[in-house]
Amino acid sequence: MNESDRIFVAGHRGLVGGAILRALQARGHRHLITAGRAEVDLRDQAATRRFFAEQKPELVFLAAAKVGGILANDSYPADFLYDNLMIEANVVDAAFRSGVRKLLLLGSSCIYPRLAPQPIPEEALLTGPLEPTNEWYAVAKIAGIKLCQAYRKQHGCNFIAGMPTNLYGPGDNFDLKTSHVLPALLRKVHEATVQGQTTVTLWGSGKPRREFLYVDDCADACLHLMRHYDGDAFWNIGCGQDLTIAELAQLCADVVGFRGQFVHDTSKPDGMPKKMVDTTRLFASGWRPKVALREGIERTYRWYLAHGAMPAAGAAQQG
Ligand code: GFB
Repeated sequence: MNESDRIFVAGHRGLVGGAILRALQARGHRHLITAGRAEVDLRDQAATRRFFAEQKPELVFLAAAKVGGILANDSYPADFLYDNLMIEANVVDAAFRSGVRKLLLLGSSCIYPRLAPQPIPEEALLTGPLEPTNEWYAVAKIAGIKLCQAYRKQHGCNFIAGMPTNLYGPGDNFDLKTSHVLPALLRKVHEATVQGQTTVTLWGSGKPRREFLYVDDCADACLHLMRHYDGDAFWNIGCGQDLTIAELAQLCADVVGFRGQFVHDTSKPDGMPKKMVDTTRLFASGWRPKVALREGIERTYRWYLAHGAMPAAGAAQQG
């Protein structure tokens, strides 16, 4: 990867795509190509082919995807399956046709079986039934991995795939119906604190275990893979530490300063009981995450306060 390469970041307005763009800019890459949905809808094959033929990217980070938390996945199965299949098929094929030198497709740790061994090795793919709340998204992401491998096998394309664990950070979605757990909990404890409430509701039992990677660390890992990895097998991207949702809630409460109690809404799903990826391959290649969970939550909370969090009482008069 050279500073003069023409690099397309697909999905630059999303959490991961935005972080990849920041990382490339910080490292001096000058020819960065981006496009919002109004300019090119990646679900549209003709528009996607035209875009690649005109822009002629040499490298592609495929971070465009329909994403969301456990409830969004469960509520919009058609969107999660159709949108993601179309985006992946159109971008991978257009990259092949236009002669892209290398492509990195971003997947998700939800590709693995619900009861996969922990931490989950890459070899666990397709060894058991998927978690029902996110099987639609998982099937689309598994198809994305297979597209990269198929275009490599049939056409010799250098298309690789990385499977990040649960991500969070600045630019995350804080909408309570569609977000992932970490931004949802930050928002809930923030609003409870501002409004003087003494309880916050957690979905599910609080017992599931999750691993959380700060999004700028994920972007750094993506650049590392783009620079150093050319293989057929996809690699997990994680930090190697997990905690329960109840522990995460307490950590968010500590960061925000919420002193109340958590109550559980067990009508909401738990999802996978445990989800931590095995990062042996990635770590053996010399990469390590830099941002510890508490520090990452503090940074994310500061971003949220600056981007639309409910103001503290009296804050409107202070400016
Ligand atoms: O982050 P999350 O939505 O997704 O939920 P998954 C993780 C856990 O947090 C679940 C619990 O056990 C939720 O029930 N939880 C507690 C909450 N309170 C809340 C809350 O207020 N909001 C949310 N969203 N969760 C997703 C997949 O699974 O992970 C996606 O559905 C994707 O496809 C993503 O793979 C990384 O970790 O369960």
